[in-house]
Amino acid sequence: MKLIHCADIHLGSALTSRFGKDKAAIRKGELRSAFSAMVDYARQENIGVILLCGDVFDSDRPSKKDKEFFYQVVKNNPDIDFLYLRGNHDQRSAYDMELPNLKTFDDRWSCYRYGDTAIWGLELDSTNEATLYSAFQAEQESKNIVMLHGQLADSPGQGRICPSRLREKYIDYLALGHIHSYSIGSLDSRGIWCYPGCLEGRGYDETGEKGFAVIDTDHLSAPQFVKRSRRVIRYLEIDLTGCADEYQALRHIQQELPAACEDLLRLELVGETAWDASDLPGELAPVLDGRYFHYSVKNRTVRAFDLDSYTQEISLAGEFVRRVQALEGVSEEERREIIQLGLRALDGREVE
Ligand SMILES: [Mn+2]
Repeated sequence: MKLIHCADIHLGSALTSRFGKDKAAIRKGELRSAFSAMVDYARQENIGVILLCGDVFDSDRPSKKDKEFFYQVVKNNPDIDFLYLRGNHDQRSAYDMELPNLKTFDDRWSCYRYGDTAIWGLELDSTNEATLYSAFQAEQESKNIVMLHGQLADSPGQGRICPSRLREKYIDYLALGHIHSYSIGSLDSRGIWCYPGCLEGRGYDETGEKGFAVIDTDHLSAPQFVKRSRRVIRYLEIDLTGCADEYQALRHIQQELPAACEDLLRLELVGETAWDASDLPGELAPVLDGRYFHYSVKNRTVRAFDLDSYTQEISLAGEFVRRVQALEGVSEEERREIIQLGLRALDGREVE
């Protein structure tokens, strides 16, 4: 039997702060269509069970549009079971309609069985985070899939899942949600854990290919990552060290840029320049505008500097450099980093 494992769809994410109103509306629609496209995939591949491992909605009070859309998809696909375990974003009131193929969970372990496969799930909260491990009892003979939403971590805490305490419990596949990138690892000699990631990247911290996992109960240790996002948020770092002036830098950047496409681009400019690179993002606008669905430029270049000239300078920068030079217990590398950050700040530029 094959199943789809997905999570973190975040239907109804505002997205306006990042993309502006018009493009945010497009992306919101694309979040919905990513969900229905995944269900189309399930139908085409005769997959009868979809695991939704939390954060299907971005908030406890999803908009009517998103909620209705979700229910319409579930209702119109009666041959697919949707096992919906809520995450930290959709904890309360995410669903209020009962449908025969919408299977839900609560704060205690529940189990849905399909032949020899048992699918377990529990929604984490402060009352069960300490006891959930000892309360979990699966049968050795079953194929055991466990759904949880949270962060894998060795130490306990809110929203955390301790993998070491789930070992030797006959778990074959730990279906997780919460981390927005596909990742996979071993749980013990029998089982693995997997985060499928989100269906679409929503912001510039969600770069790379997105999609969902397809698992086959005959090979639970080998899920398949199906990349299906409408758009990819690409990350590109360009080092401008060695570009003698702004003109050379602009040419270098243009050579490195991906061809025009419908994706999103996060461009980070790095390296040391002997010239003032603070105008670069503005200079790039004519090149980048309209080339991608959306883009963001982060200028992390640093100005090459000659320490000796600063130490002689009678200015705030000079005084700052002299003080850092006088610091004790700081390595040469750290000293240089402190000075660069300080000079950036004095220059009125962005400091991370
Ligand atoms: Mn989450």
